[in-house]
Amino acid sequence: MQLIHDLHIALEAQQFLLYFQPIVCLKTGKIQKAEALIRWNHPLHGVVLPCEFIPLAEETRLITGIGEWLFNEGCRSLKKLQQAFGSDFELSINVSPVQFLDSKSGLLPWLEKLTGQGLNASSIVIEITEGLLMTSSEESLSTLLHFRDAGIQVALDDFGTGYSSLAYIQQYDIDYLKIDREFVRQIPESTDSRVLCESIIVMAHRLGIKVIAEGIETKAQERVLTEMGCDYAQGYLYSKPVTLNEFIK
Ligand code: G
Ligand code: G
Ligand code: NA
Repeated sequence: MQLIHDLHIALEAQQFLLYFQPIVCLKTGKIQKAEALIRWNHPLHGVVLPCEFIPLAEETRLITGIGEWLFNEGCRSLKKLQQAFGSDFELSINVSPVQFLDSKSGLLPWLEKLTGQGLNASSIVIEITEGLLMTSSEESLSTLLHFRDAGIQVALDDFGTGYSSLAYIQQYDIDYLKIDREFVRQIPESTDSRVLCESIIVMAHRLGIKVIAEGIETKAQERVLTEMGCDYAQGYLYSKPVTLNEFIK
């Protein structure tokens, strides 16, 4: 397939870009974190979104090299973000379950690089999905624990759409739960969505986990989630994903 062929040369041809979406603290209204989101600037098709090429990168294991690029670029960007927003600024990086399968050549070297970069491990948050915790091999889970031991934080992405096993959340000592935007979308109209969000927030807080609501688009959603005690929010209400320069401006 042509796209797979193109993907093989994309790294070397420097066609990947990182975009950043702010994550806002609902108590202070301040931007305290960002999520790094990869884009592929394809020479013919223009900007290709991750939902189109990440699955291909996973199948071909090109995700390992892309992940390495992402981490280096993320660290470089995080230093600039901390200069602009303060040294407690955190960057979230998405990590696919496939990267955990190849961790010796992929993820584990990240930990050494981090200390070389002069960055605090705790200012990096890796976003994983429930699938990793449910189906994974011993190797994947031991890599996750290595990350935790090094001080890197862990966020569970798209919470509520998968199996959402509470046992796993406790077992792996997650720092953040991200409520999937599907639940946020129907707030404030849907009682069911409100009950779900509120229950997730209460449960997470009892377990010592902070909550990030995804896909906040309206002031009404922000108000309802703030009243529920939600800690952080991300969504078009604040900003769509933008380049590093736009973000800092
Ligand atoms: O950025 P949107 O821009 O379309 O991102 C869609 C999804 O793609 C996100 O929910 C995220 O899970 C995934 N994604 C974005 N960037 C990355 C990345 O750098 N690595 C991996 N593995 N997934 C990513
Ligand atoms: O699930 P993940 O965090 O990895 O999702 C990031 C994706 O969500 C990106 O594709 C981003 O463009 C999209 N996104 C971010 N904020 C909003 C929003 O407020 N509304 C909608 N519909 N999509 C959003
Ligand atoms: Na994510």
